[in-house]
Amino acid sequence: MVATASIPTAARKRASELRELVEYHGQRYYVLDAPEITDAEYDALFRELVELETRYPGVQTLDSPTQRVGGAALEGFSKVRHTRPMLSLGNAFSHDEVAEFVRRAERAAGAIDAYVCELKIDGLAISLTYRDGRYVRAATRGNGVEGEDVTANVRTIRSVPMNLTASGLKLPDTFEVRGEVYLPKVAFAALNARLDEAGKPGYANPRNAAAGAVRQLDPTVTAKRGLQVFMYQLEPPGGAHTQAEVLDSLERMGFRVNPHRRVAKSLDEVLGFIDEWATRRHDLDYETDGVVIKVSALALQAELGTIARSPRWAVAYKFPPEERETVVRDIAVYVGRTGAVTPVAMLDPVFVAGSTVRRSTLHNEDEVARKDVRIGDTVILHKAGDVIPEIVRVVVEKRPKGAKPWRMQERCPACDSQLVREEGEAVRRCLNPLCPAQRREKLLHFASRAALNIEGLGPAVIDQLIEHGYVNEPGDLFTVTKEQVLTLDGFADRSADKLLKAIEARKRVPLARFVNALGIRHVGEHTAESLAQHFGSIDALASAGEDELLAVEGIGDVVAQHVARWLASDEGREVITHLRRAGVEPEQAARGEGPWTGQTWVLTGTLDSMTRAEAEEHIRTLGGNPGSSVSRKTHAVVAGASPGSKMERAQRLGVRVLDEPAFLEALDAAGATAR
Ligand code: 3BD
Repeated sequence: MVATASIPTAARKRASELRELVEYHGQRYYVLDAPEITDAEYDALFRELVELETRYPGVQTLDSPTQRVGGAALEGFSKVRHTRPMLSLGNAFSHDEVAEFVRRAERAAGAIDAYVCELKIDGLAISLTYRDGRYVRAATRGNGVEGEDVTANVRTIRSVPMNLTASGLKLPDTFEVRGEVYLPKVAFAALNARLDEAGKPGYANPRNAAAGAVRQLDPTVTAKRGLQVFMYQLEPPGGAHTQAEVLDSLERMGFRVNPHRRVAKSLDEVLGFIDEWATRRHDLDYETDGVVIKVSALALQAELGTIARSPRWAVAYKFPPEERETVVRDIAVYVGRTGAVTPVAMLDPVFVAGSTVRRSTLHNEDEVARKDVRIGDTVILHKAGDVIPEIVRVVVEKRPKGAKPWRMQERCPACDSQLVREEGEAVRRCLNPLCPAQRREKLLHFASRAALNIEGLGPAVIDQLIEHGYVNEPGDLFTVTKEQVLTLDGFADRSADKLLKAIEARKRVPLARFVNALGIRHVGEHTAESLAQHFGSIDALASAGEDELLAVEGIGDVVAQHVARWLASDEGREVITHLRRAGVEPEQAARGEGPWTGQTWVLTGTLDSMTRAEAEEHIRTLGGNPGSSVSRKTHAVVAGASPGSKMERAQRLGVRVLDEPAFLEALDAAGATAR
């Protein structure tokens, strides 16, 4: 065990005192939002504790507040069976359905004198276990019966008490506290801003972001995400006889409990709480998607019981999705990389479900016709999945006189060529390969992260290169001169050199990247990879006909036809020839000749530091084989954020699971070169 002999008694005593002080003041700050000492004083105590623990590692305990920064990374999460299942909640979507819930409960249990209304936090349910007053385990809800052990990650949440022995309360030997982990709106926005900056996709909503943070294999990552908790259940409930008392007890024990709760004596009071929070909820710094209504008396709860894992004594009222009226000022038409033309409603700015919306895609002309959206119309806007702005319907009564049904242009707004709607397609396309709008989108795609990934070559620079007439098609990017770059806004000697160097560096790229960059319709990262694998060189691919393309694994009629047509077209031939002439030499990733030869590596979840395609590229470069399914023969599984069932399967089969840092280390050790 620990070498206690060498630790002076004074040090051990002071460490224990400091742990208590830091924990107490941390609780004042993180749970009660009522600090008694300044941040500087808190920091001083914390630092003193860190110093003591560094000097005498033996004094450190697992429940020390210093452990909240996150310990060693895990290989995966183990399963935890809940002692009692974590229940589900029935939903109510209207006042009527809430009334129905109350009627049923009272029919079964007689008069009910009190209900507790709690805000329904949009996070994820967790269960915390304490033994002898100390935090010993945290588990996700999972399927209600079995969840995942997230003890190390939840330890990093400052408002989760680690040690309740100083509270002076009489506590059962073992007890469980359940509640909701969530990510405050600001932490969510900050995380997405960081991801965006790194060119990674953000989370669709705070709930997913919270789930991602809780399921990080590396607790130090979790620690930085800013998770919070609200607890609402205690088992056994100690001296409490009602849900209202449970919440009060939890608070006294030092848990964070949502202050916005009410004991309602009647249906009217329940509905009053619901109506009040339908608007007030937007002022909170976290998302709530409804109100949970619970019969307060625990004895009545027991009497009402559960059916099909849902208690008959509780219901979740869900707020209706927020809808706002605004006016369609114009319907603009965007031309994409493949010539597809998309109508977009330009709106009077309107604040809906947490952000200002100025535009909303209408997808295609059929959609516009189906909703009959006209310029000048007042429309109802909402956010699909609380995220993507969408026009729900037109308020026809408010339609201005003389507003005409919207008609899609016959001609491309960028190049005036005839738009064509192909059989079985919902979109019209501009088929002019020289269309400036398409050309711009193609160049943007070419330089983008998933394609050639040319650093510093974003929309602002590309637009200028086009405007000045320096660049027309991808090959031109490689012949841009320093004199030309120096004429662009925001460039000086050093930055111009840097951009040119970044472009030059991408003359040698893996074939799959090159193929993806070409922007052929229906060819994304995955298909590009298959084509690169099959043909091995750009020349072999360039001369392939439809039949040969059909022979490629995973490529069907439609794709084969499109690729063959593009390769044989003037545009395709010229783009490739110009790129070759400019010195671009895509290379087949060396295969079967590296430290990972013969090894199959399977990826699951998303990585923070690279895309899936990039990770696969690294694996191939080292001679490995990126696989798609896990078997006993799989060498290792790399689990990123939100890993899927592949990780579970790997654990079952005893296949090694690596988290992102471990994967990066393995790449490094195998000699992968960062690009
Ligand atoms: C909240 C069940 C009961 C103890 C069962 C009545 C369904 C997620 O703020 N009370 C709350 C909240 C959630 C709850 C209960 N009280 N169950 C509650 C809850 N204030 N969100 N939930 N849950 C938690 C769930 N989660 C995932 C999949 C299916 N169901």
